[in-house]
Amino acid sequence: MDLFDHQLIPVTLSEGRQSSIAFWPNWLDKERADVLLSKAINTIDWRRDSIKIVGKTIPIPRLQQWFGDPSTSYTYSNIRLQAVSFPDWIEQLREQVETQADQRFNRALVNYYRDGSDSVDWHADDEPELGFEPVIASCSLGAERVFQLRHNVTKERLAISLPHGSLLVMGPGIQRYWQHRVAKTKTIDQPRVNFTFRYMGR
Ligand SMILES: O=C(O)CCC(=O)C(=O)O
Ligand SMILES: [Mn+2]
Repeated sequence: MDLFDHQLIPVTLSEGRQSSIAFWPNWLDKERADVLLSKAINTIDWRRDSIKIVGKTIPIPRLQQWFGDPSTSYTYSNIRLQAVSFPDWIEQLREQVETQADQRFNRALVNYYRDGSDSVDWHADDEPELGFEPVIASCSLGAERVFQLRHNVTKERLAISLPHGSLLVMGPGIQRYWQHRVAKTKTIDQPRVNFTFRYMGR
């Protein structure tokens, strides 16, 4: 891991206010990233959750799991995720991300995109439990997918391709002013796993 091999991408929040995305394209070496990817796919007890939209139950287009203090839970889009405690290998990754980002993280939402037909739609990580202007760290493994951002007001767009073993840290305010997504793509038939680390007060 090279602590200095990163890019700082400027992100405009509002007139006169900037934030940034810190991005390490080659954060983990290939061997470590390969091990983490196969551990994630093969050992995480993946949830297949559904959301209800106007009375219809629709499976979300990805598998997921929520790690943290098991006496807590997290609710988004009416899905209640009871936390599962961190296995040692995710705990190790969590500590490494904390050191790199210089931020505390005590939760991880882990997403498994089986192929290009899995996705996550436009949203912000702005649940009240995450506190005011949370910093979110995201480590990507497997197939390279495009992470898109869109400003809520100006509709300005950013797109960052996330390679195997990369780390992306969204700075303060980005969740308030921007949304992000990983869109479906017909050109990818390989799996991707993404760890998003967050901090919650309780
Ligand atoms: O897969 C990604 O890179 C993004 C996932 C995401 O936005 C989320 O879990 O909140
Ligand atoms: Mn998100």
